[in-house]
Formats: sequence, C-alpha cells, structure tokens
Amino acid sequence: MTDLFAALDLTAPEITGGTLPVRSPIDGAVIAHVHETPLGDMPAVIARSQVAFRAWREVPAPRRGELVRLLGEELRKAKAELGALVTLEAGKITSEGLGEVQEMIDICDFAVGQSRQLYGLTIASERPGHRMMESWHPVGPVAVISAFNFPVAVWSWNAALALVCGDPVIWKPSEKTPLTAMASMKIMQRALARFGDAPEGLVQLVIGGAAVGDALVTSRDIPVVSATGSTRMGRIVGPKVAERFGRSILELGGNNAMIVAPSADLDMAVRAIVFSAVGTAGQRCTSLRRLIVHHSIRAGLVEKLARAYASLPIGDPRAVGTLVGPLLDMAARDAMLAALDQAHAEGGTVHGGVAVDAVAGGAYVTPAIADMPGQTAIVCEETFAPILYVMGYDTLDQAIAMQNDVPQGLSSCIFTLNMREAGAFLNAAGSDCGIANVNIGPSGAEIGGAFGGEKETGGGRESGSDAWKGYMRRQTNTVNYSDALPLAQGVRFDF
Ligand code: UN1
Repeated sequence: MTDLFAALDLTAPEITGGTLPVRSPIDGAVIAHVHETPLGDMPAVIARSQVAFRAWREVPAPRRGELVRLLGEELRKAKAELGALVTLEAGKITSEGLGEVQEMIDICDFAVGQSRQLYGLTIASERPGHRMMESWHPVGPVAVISAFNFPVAVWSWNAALALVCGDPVIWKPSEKTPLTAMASMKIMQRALARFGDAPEGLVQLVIGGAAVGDALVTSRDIPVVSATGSTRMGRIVGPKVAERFGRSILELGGNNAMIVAPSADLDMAVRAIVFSAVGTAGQRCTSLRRLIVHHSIRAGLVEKLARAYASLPIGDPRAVGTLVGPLLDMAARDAMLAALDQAHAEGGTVHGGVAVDAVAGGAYVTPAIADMPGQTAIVCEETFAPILYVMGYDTLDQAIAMQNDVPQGLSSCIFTLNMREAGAFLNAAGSDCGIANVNIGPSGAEIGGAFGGEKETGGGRESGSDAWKGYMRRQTNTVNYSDALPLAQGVRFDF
C-alpha cells in the first residue's frame, strides 16, 4: 500500500494527520487521514479559478487540447497504479479499476480531437450584405462534484471537455474517495508541468463534505456545476444552481431495466445480465436493476441466472478471478438487506442476498435475484447494490410501459432478435431513457456517446457526442458588411 501511494506521488504529510479518515471497502480498514479544505478557503479557490479563466479562455483551443493530450499520456503511464488505487479505495475488481482509468484515457483522446472541432454554424441572413453565425465561447469555471462509484472517470469526462472548451475546473470528489482524486491531481500536475504555461489554479481539488460542495453550488462565479450522485443530492443542488441562473449538469439515480423477449439469444442475455447486475457489485448508476421477461421464458431464465449467480467468485477485489467485490460499506449492505426484506414483504421470492464474510471487515454479499409479482414500491427505488428484480410480461407494449413506469430514466435495453420489437423499443413511444440499447446490457457505455438520462436522472449529458456544448456559451453573431442598415422583419424606422 505504501508503495502504491509512493508510486502515485501521495506523500505522507498529505495522507496522514488530516481530519477525514479514508477506509478501504476491501476490509473496512482506515488507509489514510486526508486534510479537508477549510470552508474559509473556498472564496480564494473560486477567485483563483476566475483569474485562471481570464487567461485560459484566450489560449487557442487546439493548444488547450495539448494539455489534455498530455494528461492522456500521463494517465497511460500511471494506469496500473491508479487502477489499483481505485480498487483499494472504491473496492472495484482489478479489471474494472483499470477499465475506469481507460475510460479517462478515452475521454482525453476524444477531447483532444474535439479541441479542433468546437464548430459553430453559419446561418443564412434574411438581409442583404449580412452574415450570421454562431460562435462557442468558454463559459467560466466548472465545478465537478463526483461520487464514490466512479471516483476518477466522472471527473475526467467533465474536466477533459471543460479544459478544451476554455474552462477551469474545481473538483469536489466524494468524501469516501479523496485518495484517487488526489492521485489524479498529481497526474494532472505532471501534464501541467510538461505543458508549461497553463495559468495557476486551472485545475483545483477541494476535499470536504456538503458545506464545501455548497460553496461551489451557490457561487455566482461558477457558471456550470456538474454533479453526479443520488437524486436526493440533485434535488438540493439543482434548485440552488437554478436560483442564481447557473447551469447544472445532473447525473443522478438510475433504475435500469432489460426487456427479454421470447426470441432473445438467452445465453447472450445471461452474460449481459450478470455483468450489468452484478458487476461493480451493482454500484453503477447504469447497473441493471429490473428484468422484464416474457412469461414464456421467465422460469427458465431465472433458473439459468440462479446457476450463473451461484458460480460467481465473491471476495477480495484484488484477487485474480474475483468478480464480485465488496459494497462500499456496512451501511450499503444494510440498505441492500432492508430492500430485500421489503421485496419479500411485497410478495417477492428472494434468492441470494446474504451477507458473506469473504474478507473480515468488508461488506460482502451474494448478489440477489428477487422474483416479484409486479413492479412494487421497492422496485421503483434505486438501491445501490446487486439486486435484480424480475417481473413478467405478456405484450411488448406492457413491457415498455413497465420499463418506463419508474421515476428514473438513465439506461435501458432489450434483448430480442425481432427487428420490429427492437425498432419499437428505440422509437419515440419506446424507452424513455437517455440510453437505450439492443442486445447489450444497460451498463458499460463507451465515452463516444452522450451520457445521461431523463426524469429523476436529472437530464444532464456528459462525455461524447455534443456534450461539449454544455461547457461553453453560445453566441449568435450578425455582421453587416453592406453600406445600408436594413431592419429585420421588414420594419421601417426612418427619421
Ligand atoms: C456511473 O455509474 O456513475 O456506462 C457512471 C457505464 C460507465 C459509467 C457509469 N461508463 O456504466
């Protein structure tokens, strides 16, 4: 552990003697005490960001991209170590810890290309001798508030785009995962040192709880707040940002479903279900939580799943072969067990969902399948744990209605070999989610697409497609190169 910290440039004074204890979900042991950002420092942090903005917005975008290119290079060099720290601090299995760092590298590559493609439009003017166009300008400091479950990738989706768009970044990571954030900042600093002349305060990290977050959320000097976490958190952040006419990018809860149609390739469906329901111990916002299966294949599919679930190695996420690591902490395990009790009380039959003592001090569980009589109250809630609720359907319309009948709207999918069903699912009257897939699970999205969802998921979009526009301000320009001054809409104002 000490070697890992040293390899990531985390020095003893930085990770000892602070007020915030950091625990590893692997065994619950305290691995560091980090220093929190005093609340009184927040005005200076925000002011530094504003000063950095005034310099950075004038750096040509492709040159800004160079910084992100260097970040991608430094991340490649540090991938093994940072991935291992994600495993230690967030409890992800080794492959998923590395995958998270790869996701950071991917968004850097994407953003470098984007830095030469901050395209506006030219627009036909109705007036002779006039040219209209649309320009995209840097908007100002962006606050990134991230969650424990993707402790570093979520920051990078926002930061890589914000930086090429000309915006400084202030990052408040989850209090549960400050070490991976600190290590990412060290990697960022290496990129900044190689870059040479970036303004001081371009990328900052603040560590602390709700009060530190609130200082960012309520500041008029931070035009964009990108917040990932629970719907409960979003309900607090969203209105505060709106109250000052800021822009929020919210990535909140998901309650993602898969519809399994009679024609589905069941072996493929089982693999997709197991990865998306059990992978990351069910702690992705994209995790599969609801399985809506045609009645004719329901019993067989549940049986296959139960067999697959029974074969999954549960334990220390660092061990070769482990597929199910720990939940974040004992509170997360208690919440899972309480949800299963409620599922039982609501008429469900629960398989699995038992606490196991894989590594003393860690919150390990067997993943659960809850065969439900219908979409009851507990099924409509997001419980951040490996619980898969199974429900039956007769007609596709019924299945789609059920899929949409929850407050959240992040990700969704259908397994079918019937192209009419696939088409209906992706249609306007189909899935109401931000992500809708055919014959792949709801989780593990690539960075090239816009990531986010509707309804209580918050409506934000990050990462690929044109999500970069969320980090810039749009300006409509009209240039008159004639010697007359005609008014639009034919208005006359002669004097
Ligand atoms: C999250 O859980 O907050 O699609 C993000 C996925 C990952 C990102 C998940 N690319 O599962």
